[in-house]
Amino acid sequence: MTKTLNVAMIGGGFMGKAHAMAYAAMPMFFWPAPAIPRRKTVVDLTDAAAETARDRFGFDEASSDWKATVNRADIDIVDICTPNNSHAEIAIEALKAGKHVICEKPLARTLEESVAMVEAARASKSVTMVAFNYRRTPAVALAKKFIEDGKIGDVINFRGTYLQDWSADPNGPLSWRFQKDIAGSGAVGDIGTHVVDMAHYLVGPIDTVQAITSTYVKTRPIQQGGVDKLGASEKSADSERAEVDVDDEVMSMVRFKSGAVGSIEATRNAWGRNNFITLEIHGTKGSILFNYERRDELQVMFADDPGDARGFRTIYTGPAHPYGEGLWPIPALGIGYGETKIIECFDFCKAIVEGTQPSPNFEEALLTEKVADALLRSGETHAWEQV
Ligand code: SOE
Repeated sequence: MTKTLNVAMIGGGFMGKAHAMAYAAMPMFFWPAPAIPRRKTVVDLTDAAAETARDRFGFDEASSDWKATVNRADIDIVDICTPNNSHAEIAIEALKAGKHVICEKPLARTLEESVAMVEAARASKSVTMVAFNYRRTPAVALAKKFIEDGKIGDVINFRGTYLQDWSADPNGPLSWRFQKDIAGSGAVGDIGTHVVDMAHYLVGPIDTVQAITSTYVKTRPIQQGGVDKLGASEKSADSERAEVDVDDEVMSMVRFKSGAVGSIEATRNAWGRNNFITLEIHGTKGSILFNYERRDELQVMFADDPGDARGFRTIYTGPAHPYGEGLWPIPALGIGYGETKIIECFDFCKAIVEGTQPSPNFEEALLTEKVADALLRSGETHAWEQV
């Protein structure tokens, strides 16, 4: 019989929605499923919020006491979908209680917190994972396969960007994402780390960085409601304002341990860009392009193609590609954000059942946090910084 894994999800917001959907849908896509994740209990800040999350996301139970919940004997997985300032405390408690832990990105606010989480993971027998979902887009996994198969030779250059515009309006509210004591950093930790994660996945470890960090909107209206609407709600030019103490943008040059070079940019202030993640990778024998706004597609150019057929071609991911056996029966039916979360859930449950560590686990995600820390340091020193 397929194993059941009881999930305690902490946090019933945007990420809670994505993870709850993935728990329900994963066995519908990947069958036989490695395990059936059971939505056992959901935790939110108040009993009322937790009850709403239970009704909405299909959990059996609800609670506002995360500590008691993660220590329950019948819980197998603790899923952390809270803002960054509680990741370390919850993860460490859950690991001490012997639970498997999946944590939303970034791993934590600071390098110190991240190291403490990794030490707790090392001291446990638990499986850990950090929810960097974009590497699980089938087209990105296909890029990885082509690189591993040597299709573009040795990688010499990686260009990665993540551009959004939800914080471009100066009258968007001062949500937790603009407060260093809650978020740790701004664009660097929130979205830059996604690009760093994909750079590590596709090319290997980053060694040194040089960055410019900028904060364009220095004050924002104090947020009235508790809900994080990513700047879309409560816009107000008249409300009392408070300081933004995180970065809006990072532009950087990077060097990989392999000798490859690259650039990484991330901003939430690029009007007209929504979730514009682009990767361009050049190798000694070809190139690969990916644009998340066309995420069914991977563009590839292989230098050894016949001269009269040379150029980029577009591959639509489908059953022949990574994770294709579980997804949709023909290419181009549409891969979305949801599918990346379902795949993430599949890989996490599979690792638990097989007793392996998925990627990126806490240990691997620490390297991403080290790069984020080096980017922030370089933003201050204007010098090349070692990771
Ligand atoms: C806001 O920038 C955000 O919600 C990020 O926090 C997520 O990681 C990204 O997937 C979508 O945008």
